[in-house]
Amino acid sequence: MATAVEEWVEEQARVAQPARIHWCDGTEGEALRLLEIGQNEERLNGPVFIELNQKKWPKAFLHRSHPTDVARTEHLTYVCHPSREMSGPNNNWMEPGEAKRLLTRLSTGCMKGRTMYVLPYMMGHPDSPYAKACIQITDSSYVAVSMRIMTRLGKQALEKLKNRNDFVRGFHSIGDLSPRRRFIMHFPDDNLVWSIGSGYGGNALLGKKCFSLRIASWLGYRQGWLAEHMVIMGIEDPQGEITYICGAFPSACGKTNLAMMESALGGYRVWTLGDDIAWLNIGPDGRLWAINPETGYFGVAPGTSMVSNPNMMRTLRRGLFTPTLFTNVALNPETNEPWWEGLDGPVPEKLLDWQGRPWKPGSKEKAAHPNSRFTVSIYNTPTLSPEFDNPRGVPISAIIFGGRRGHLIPLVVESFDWTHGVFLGARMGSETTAAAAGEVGIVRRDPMAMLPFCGYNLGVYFRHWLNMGQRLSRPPKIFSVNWFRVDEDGRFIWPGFGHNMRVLKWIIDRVKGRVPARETPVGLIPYLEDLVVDDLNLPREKLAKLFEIKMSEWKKEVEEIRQFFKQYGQHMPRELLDHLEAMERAVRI
Ligand code: OXD
Ligand code: MN
Repeated sequence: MATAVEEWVEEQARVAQPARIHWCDGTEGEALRLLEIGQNEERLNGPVFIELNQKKWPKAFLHRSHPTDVARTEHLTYVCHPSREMSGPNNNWMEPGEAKRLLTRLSTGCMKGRTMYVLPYMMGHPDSPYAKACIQITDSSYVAVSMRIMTRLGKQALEKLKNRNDFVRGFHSIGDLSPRRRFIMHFPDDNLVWSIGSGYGGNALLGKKCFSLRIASWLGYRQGWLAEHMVIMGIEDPQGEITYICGAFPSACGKTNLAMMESALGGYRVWTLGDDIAWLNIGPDGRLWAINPETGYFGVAPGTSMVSNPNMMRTLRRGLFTPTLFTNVALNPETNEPWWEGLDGPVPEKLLDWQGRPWKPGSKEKAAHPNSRFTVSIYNTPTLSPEFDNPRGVPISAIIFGGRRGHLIPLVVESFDWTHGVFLGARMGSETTAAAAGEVGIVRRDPMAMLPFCGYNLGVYFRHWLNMGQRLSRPPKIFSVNWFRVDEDGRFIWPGFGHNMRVLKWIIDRVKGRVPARETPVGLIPYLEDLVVDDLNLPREKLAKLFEIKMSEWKKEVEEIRQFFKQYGQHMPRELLDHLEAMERAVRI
C-alpha cells in the first residue's frame, strides 16, 4: 500500500507531468552525479553548474540564475489563511481556493520533459523533539543540491514520517521563469508551500524562509513556540563559561558575520550555531531553548572577506562536507576562481560577470550580483559549536534585536523588562539592502526582522511574544543594537565586525549582573566606563555620540512607529501602545 507521502507525490506528478521521478537519497554520490549532469546541461547563460578551481575551492561549483530571478520577490509572495485578517497587512493574501486554482493552472504540465526530484528532509536534528519532517518536490537540480546543503536530506525523514500525513509539503517548479507567472504561496492550515516560476534560494529552497519561518511561525503560534529570523551563538568568556544568545537582524545587516565572528576582544570567542533561523521552545526548566533547523548557510557573498568574516572564508575553502555552491558571483576565467566585490586582494584584470559577460575593473556595473550568494554546509565551520547537533538545543540568556540605522538608535540598549523588549523588537526599523527586490537604502519597519517572514498577522504575533514571556520562568534579557551609526561626515563611528564583541561582553555582564546600567527614556544604556574600548582609537566624545538621544529625531521616530502600529488596529497589544505613549511623553520634554 502506498504511504501518505507516496500518494501526495503521485498526486503532484499527475499535475506537473514530469518525464521521470527521482527520489533523492541525500548521499554525497547522488549530489556529485547531479552536479556532473548539470555541467553538461546548457541554459540561457551557460551550464547549470560550472566546476570551480578545486585546489583553491574544494568541492565548489558556480551556478548562474536567470537574470530576472536574483532575489526574494516579496510582492509575489502570499500567505493564504482562510481569512485575510489572519494573514495581516504584513502579507499578500489570496483566498486559498482561488490561489490553489491559479497555481494548479500554472503548474499543469510544468515539469513536462523534466525530472521531478523528491526531497525528503528534516528541519532540525532527527532526534530533536522540535524537529519537523518535510517533503519538497522540485524540477531544479540546483535546488536539490542546495537542499542537501541546507537541510538533513535523506531516508531518515521518510523513516520519521512512516505513514503519517502531517508532513510539511513543498511543491516547487521553476516553471518558465517568467516573473509574470511567478508566485510563492503558503497555505498554513495545510502545511503547504507552493512555489512556481523562480529558482532563487529564498523562493525555491522551501525548507528555509517558506517553511522554517512563514509556516513554522504559524505552527509556533498554535503550539506555543517561536520561529524566528535569528542567529544563534555561544560566547565563551575568559573563564571558559559559555553564554548562548540569539539575534534578529534584517537581511544583510551582518548577521552571518556576527554568527561566526572572530573576537577582537582578547579572551572571548564565539561558537556558531546558526546564522539565519532559530526555533525557540520553552524547555522543561522554564528557560528558552534554541535550535537551528538548518544545516547550512545561504549567505551574501559581496563584502565577505578575511577582514569582515575570516571564519566564513575558511568555511568556504574547507570542502570537507558536501559540495559548496556559488550563485551569481563573478568568475576569473584565468584561474577559474569565484570573485565578488569586497573579496581580499586586487581586483582581477579580467572577469566574467555574474551573467557570464566579459567585465573589466572600472565597469559601471558590479561584476558579482549584489545579492550573489554562497550555499555551504555549516559542518565546514571551524567555529561550529559542539552543541550544534544537540537535539534539545541550547538555553538562551539574551536576545538582541538589531538593524541598520545611520542615526538615532544607540549602539546598545537593554529593555526594562520582557514587554519593553518586545516593544524594542516590534518597533525595529532598518535601511533596506539588496537581499529582496526593491528600493535600496530607505528605512523600513521590520519588527523582529520578521516583516517578510511572519506567516500571520504581526499584531497577533506580538501578542504571542508577550504570552511567551509570561510562560518563561527565566526569560532571557532583551537588547537592541545598532552597529551602523554614522558621524557628520557619514562615516561609521563604531568599528564593527570583531569589535562587536565589546558590546556582547556588556550584554553578558548585564545577564550575569556584573555591571549597572543607566536609565534613559528609550531603555537602559551602558556607563561608558563599562565598555572595554581603551585600546580602540575612539575618543570619548565619539563613543558618547553612539548613545546620543536626540529628542527631535525621536519625535519623528515615534510618529513613524505609530503609523506602522496603526495598520494592525485591534490586534495591536495595548502594552506595546502604552510603551509608545510613554516614550512619546519622555521625548516631548
Ligand atoms: C536571507 C534573507 O536570504 O534574509 O537570509 O533575505
Ligand atoms: Mn535571512
